Amino acid sequence: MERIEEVANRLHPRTGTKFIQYGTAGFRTKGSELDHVMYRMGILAVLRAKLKGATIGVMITASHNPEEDNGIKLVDPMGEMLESAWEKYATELANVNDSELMITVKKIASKEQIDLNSGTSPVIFCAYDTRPSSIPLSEAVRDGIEAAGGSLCNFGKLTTPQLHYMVRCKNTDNCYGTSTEEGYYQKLSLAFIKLRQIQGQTQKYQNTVVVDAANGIGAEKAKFLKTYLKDSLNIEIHNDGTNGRLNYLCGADYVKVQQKAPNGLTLKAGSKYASFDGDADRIVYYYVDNGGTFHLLDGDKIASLVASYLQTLVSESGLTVNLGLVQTAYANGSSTDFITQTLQVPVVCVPTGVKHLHARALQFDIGVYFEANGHGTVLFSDAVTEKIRSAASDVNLTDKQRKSASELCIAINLINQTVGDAISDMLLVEIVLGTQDLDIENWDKMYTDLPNRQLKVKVQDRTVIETTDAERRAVKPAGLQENVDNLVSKVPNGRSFVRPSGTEDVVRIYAEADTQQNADKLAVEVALKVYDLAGGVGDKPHLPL
Ligand code: 16G
Ligand code: ZN
Repeated sequence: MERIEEVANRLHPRTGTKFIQYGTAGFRTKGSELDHVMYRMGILAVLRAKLKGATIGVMITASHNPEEDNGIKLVDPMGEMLESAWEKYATELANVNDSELMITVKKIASKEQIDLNSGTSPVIFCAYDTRPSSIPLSEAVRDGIEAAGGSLCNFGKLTTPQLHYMVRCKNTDNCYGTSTEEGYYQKLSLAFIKLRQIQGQTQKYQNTVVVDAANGIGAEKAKFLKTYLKDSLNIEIHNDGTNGRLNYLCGADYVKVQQKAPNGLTLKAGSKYASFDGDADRIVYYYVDNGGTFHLLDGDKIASLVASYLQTLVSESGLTVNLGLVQTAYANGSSTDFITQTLQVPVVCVPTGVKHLHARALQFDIGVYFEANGHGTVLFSDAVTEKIRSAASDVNLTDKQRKSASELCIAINLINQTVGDAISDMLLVEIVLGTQDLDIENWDKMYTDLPNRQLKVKVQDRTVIETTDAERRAVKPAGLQENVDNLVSKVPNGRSFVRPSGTEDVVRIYAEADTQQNADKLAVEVALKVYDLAGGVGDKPHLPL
């Protein structure tokens, strides 16, 4: 501990004065501005590990951001995101002067009653994505961990969800799985192959998926996975980083926002495509029809597919289970109608950001959560997991009931319950499509998305926008919401909301309507109101887009 300031001064000084905040997905900015932040997060991870008496994770990634950016997030003992109360410690520690480092560490320790001299040397799991800045930044994390008396277990390159998985395995004595990369592939592939074996004959379903890996870490990891899956799934990997820049004109975020195919893929009718993001915690699917029109199947469609599968298995097994689904305001209105009315699964809406969805999903026995952008997973409570396990071997149940319960048991092992995982989600989607014998066009027909548009407006200060009701209504600046309501009321099936971004210095606008033209028009009109009432800067929003 006494070395903290000395090492900071010598190797990882805070050179600028720029304020940085631990936001929805940790710290994220230019890689060149993060050295001191990394060092300090190494220290904070040790404090957190001492408090919890557990292994803590540190993931170095900037997800779907450009290659020159980087970022860091801490992973809590069960593989969840860092508890919100600690985000403010992270922000405070990242921004103090070097001379105040030790006093800030002591302040956090005293508030949380952490014994800095306990003599224990907690283990911190660290991994990073493929960015050139990741390795040097991981060395700064290592120095922070060691200066604070912890020891580093460096996994090198992993996807974000793989690191979350490792942390959970470690802290559950490997009950959740083995905390190695091989353990991860073994667990997922075993479950996948078993589910494939019990699936009936298929006619429409095809077991090939073409993957755009965003030139990121998902490419390398999906290649490893392939060797475990044998011929149960044929994964064709493109944008694998050998010939393109990370996230540049490709990846899940690009495809979702642009609503078009990534560079590096030529779409053919009859094939099924998926895009990961740079750290492989998001996935979206898509295809082109015979007429050449592009169709996107985003997080909402994945959530609907997964919920329908789980709902069927639960009801076939005769169990009473509280199954629910969590979305954000970005969920397409058609998906919410389909899930609540057709599937009869309750839906709740929470603010943007994985931690909000995850926390709410924990309140269900089985909680499915997905953001429209393709980040999501399913959580099973311990009690329901136990109930399903015992149903699978309950002689008082019918064969059919037992069979459905054991299928659910295997599905639980296919799902990465720590956080959204593009690889695990892809395997789950492929199992559901196989089980229901669907091709991608038929899956797409579950419901028809309302046309929608997302825009962003640069403003002087995005915090002038304040929202309520899971970000669906703006309470500040005065008059903005009334204007939005008025514009929405003029458009059939209109819906729109505005919110300050948690990751970029902009205000985001979402609009949906009966036609693309109306959705575009509504989005631009709302964006103009934001521009006028919230201090817009630069070009005014305008049509055509
Ligand atoms: C981050 C969040 C994601 C959210 C997005 C919103 C995590 C791991 N990621 O990427 O869930 O959808 O931010 O970005 O929490 P925005 O606030 O800029 O719209
Ligand atoms: Zn990501």
